[in-house]
Amino acid sequence: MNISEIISVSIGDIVEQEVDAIVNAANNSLLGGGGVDGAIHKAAGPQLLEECRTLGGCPTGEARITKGYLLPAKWVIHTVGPIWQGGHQNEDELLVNAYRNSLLLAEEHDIKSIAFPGISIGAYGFPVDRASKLAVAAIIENLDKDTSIEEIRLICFNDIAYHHYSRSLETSVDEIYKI
Ligand code: AR6
Repeated sequence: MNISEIISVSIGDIVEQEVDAIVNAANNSLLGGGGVDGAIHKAAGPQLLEECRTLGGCPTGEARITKGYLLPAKWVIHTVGPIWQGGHQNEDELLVNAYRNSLLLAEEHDIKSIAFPGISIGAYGFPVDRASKLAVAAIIENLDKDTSIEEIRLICFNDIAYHHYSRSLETSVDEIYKI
């Protein structure tokens, strides 16, 4: 398994991604919000909210799956990242869990390609440098040899996020392959 062939970082809009599943940075209610959550609900159409209403919310760090409705993606994996409170409220572990549980759900549904936004780095205020390192570490740790997942896109909405996620990915790959 070649990590740099599986994971990529790019600037873009997650709702436009032609992948099996996109990940939503949702809140505990799973009933929509602003940011990437608002964009996904808008693009998927009202049936997404209808299905979300049946789920009964989602604790921070866990994930739930719905159909993608009008999106190019077949599935939406809704996860809830932590709200940054200064770093002593288990924020790191909860962020890692959000990526880990999203990937577990993807495996269970035989998803081959998946796109993540920068979970928690918007309204939830997680420092992007720290979040990018945790995101890349969590993804690499959870890619085992038998994974069904062939492609993981980290979709950044601006240059600053792109800078951090791409640097974190390069650093991790360099460390693994001792370049
Ligand atoms: N495609 C890709 N990335 C996007 C898009 C998009 N269409 N739109 C925004 N981003 P945020 P959070 C980026 O706030 O911090 C919601 O109200 C954005 O620039 O969406 O986990 C939920 O309901 C930022 O870099 O998610 C929750 O209440 C990143 O996505 C709360 O916000 C995440 O920003 C969750 O906050």
